[in-house]
Amino acid sequence: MSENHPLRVMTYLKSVHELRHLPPDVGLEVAIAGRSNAGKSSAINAIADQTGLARTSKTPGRTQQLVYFHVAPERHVVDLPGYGYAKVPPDLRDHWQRLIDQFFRTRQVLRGLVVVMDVRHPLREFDQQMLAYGASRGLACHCLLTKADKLPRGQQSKALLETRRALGDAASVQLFSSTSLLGVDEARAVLCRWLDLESGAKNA
Ligand SMILES: Nc1nc2c(ncn2[C@@H]2O[C@H](COP(=O)(O)OP(=O)(O)OP(=O)(O)O)[C@@H](O)[C@H]2O)c(=O)[nH]1
Ligand SMILES: [Mg+2]
Repeated sequence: MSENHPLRVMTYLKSVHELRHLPPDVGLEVAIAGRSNAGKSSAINAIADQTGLARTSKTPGRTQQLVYFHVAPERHVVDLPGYGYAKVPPDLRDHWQRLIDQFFRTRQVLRGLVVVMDVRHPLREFDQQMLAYGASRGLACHCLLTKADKLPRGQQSKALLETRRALGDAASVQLFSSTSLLGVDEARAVLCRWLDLESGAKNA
């Protein structure tokens, strides 16, 4: 595990409900998307090596805004609202749908998209939709198959192979666990590359 990587200094910047409140559209930005409760906020904490940076919860639908984290000047990571959470009232869901849709269409600094998926249920409809957004913008896409600690080794490998096969060239994919820290260095290297930061990791 690399001790000194630029993502350790990540700090909370702001939570955004309306696109007009986004930080200026300059620099480089990476978005983290995924179904509600998939483990996006936990993944951000693991990657940043900070336990309380992004708020995590057992209650799905916790992250309801675009939560911005500052990594370096004009370098941001953004935690997108979890999608696919059935209990969100329809008008709020429509609001987020429009917000995310517009975000993907207009945000120029967006460099890459990380799609966080539970290793036990990868590539659900909403995940495919996110990847389609990414593809429509020509973004680099990387999938984290998280909660890998919940599966035995053999099943982890099987899920990885199957997802990799299904994705083809559309996205890269890796196993991840915020609990065991499996794959954290690999994910950091991807973020550092997209944000144009020295990763400090050996094989980055
Ligand atoms: N075992 C295990 N549990 C995890 C892992 N990642 C997240 N969790 C748990 O899954 C639940 C949801 O995690 P969050 O990180 O809050 O998920 P999220 O995708 O940010 O959820 P929303 O903000 O609601 O969309 C929490 O109870 C976490 O502790 C993991 O790698 N392994
Ligand atoms: Mg969250």
